[in-house]
Amino acid sequence: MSSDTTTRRGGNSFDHLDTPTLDAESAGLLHAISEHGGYAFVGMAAQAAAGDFRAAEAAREMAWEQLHSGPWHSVLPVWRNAYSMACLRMADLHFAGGEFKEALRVLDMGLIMGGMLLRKDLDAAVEKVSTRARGDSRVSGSGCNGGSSKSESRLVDGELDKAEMLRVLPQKSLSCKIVVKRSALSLEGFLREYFLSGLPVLISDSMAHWPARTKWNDLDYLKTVAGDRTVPVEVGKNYLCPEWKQELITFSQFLERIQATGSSSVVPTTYLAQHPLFDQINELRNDICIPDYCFAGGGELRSLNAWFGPAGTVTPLHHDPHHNILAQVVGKKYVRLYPASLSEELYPYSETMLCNSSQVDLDNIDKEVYPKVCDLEFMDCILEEGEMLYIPPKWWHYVQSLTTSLSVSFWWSDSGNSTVS
Ligand SMILES: O=C(O)CCC(=O)C(=O)O
Repeated sequence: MSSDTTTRRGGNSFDHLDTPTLDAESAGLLHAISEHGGYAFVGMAAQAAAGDFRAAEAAREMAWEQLHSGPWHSVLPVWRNAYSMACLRMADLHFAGGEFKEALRVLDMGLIMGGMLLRKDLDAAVEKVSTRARGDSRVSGSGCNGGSSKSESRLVDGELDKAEMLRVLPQKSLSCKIVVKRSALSLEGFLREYFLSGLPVLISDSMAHWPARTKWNDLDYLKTVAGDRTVPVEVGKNYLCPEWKQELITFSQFLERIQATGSSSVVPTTYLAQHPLFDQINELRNDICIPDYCFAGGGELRSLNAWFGPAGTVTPLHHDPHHNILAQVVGKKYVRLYPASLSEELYPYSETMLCNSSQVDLDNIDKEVYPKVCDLEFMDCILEEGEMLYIPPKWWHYVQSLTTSLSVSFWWSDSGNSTVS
């Protein structure tokens, strides 16, 4: 907020964000917060509701502290909702002051870190602020795409050199069994031949109709729909390395890092990995379609995640409890798969948090320490743009992007396994 005086709430709805859920739930939420000892928060929230920006900031900081007071799973939902409330108050005041980027930043923080209670208000507020921000930049003549009327900026272009590709992949890559590729596989064929027998399959020609297939390779489009949005990214080689960390940056900054990674080896790898981006950015959600295969087994769709990053990102060998369709929208990835029956030979970590990850670094196998892994049979493939890979539950997978890559994973449970989350 640029002014250091307070801004009083009032005026017409053009200057303010509509928050019908907050208006209806605020009293109950504040009561619950005071029952959890949050008297100071309640005091600040009252001042924030009257238009005091500093109080809104202070309330948000108090809730932020509560979000970081222990492991994430033990944070009480009431504090996550308190955090969303404070974000909405701050965003409203930024919006009234014409500070649209700042408003979007706090709204995204509310979406990423806040609870579910005020989700609809946050979504509606994002829409209102984005629409106004885009209107403004059109008036100022720059346009959301920086003024260029014709998009020439493709995210991924050109072909890969096979020898170069094999040089960066783990040893023995593409020399064993290649995952079977099927074109436009029917749902019935998928069920009978792969889902029920628990076997991976590559499926081509079944996502040509996704708007994302044409739109996401266009930097201008991505900047226009998501440039000012804040997203969590992972920085460093991968999540098993000690120097690995998480950051919150804007999508535009993320795209700049992707572009810089190719031209400089000093830029650390930045990966927008396993993030429910499509719950956050509606325009991107509208660009993808849920594959029919995800309805196999009659279970529930568990999560849709984005995996966006430059060439060279590595997701180390691990397994997940769900069925997974990994859909490749832009660029290509190498994927290696080991069946669940080989778990013992893949040396899982013993700590609970990491017990679905292997201690073996496939990019640099220590044969003395992990002798059993070297002779294991695996399946692998290049997941090409426009293809989907079905990874059955518990299959170990290692993934390396070979170009800048945008993929989407769809995880679902079957009806007998609907309690797994
Ligand atoms: O694409 C990646 O880097 C990893 C994907 C993955 O592990 C998954 O979809 O479960």
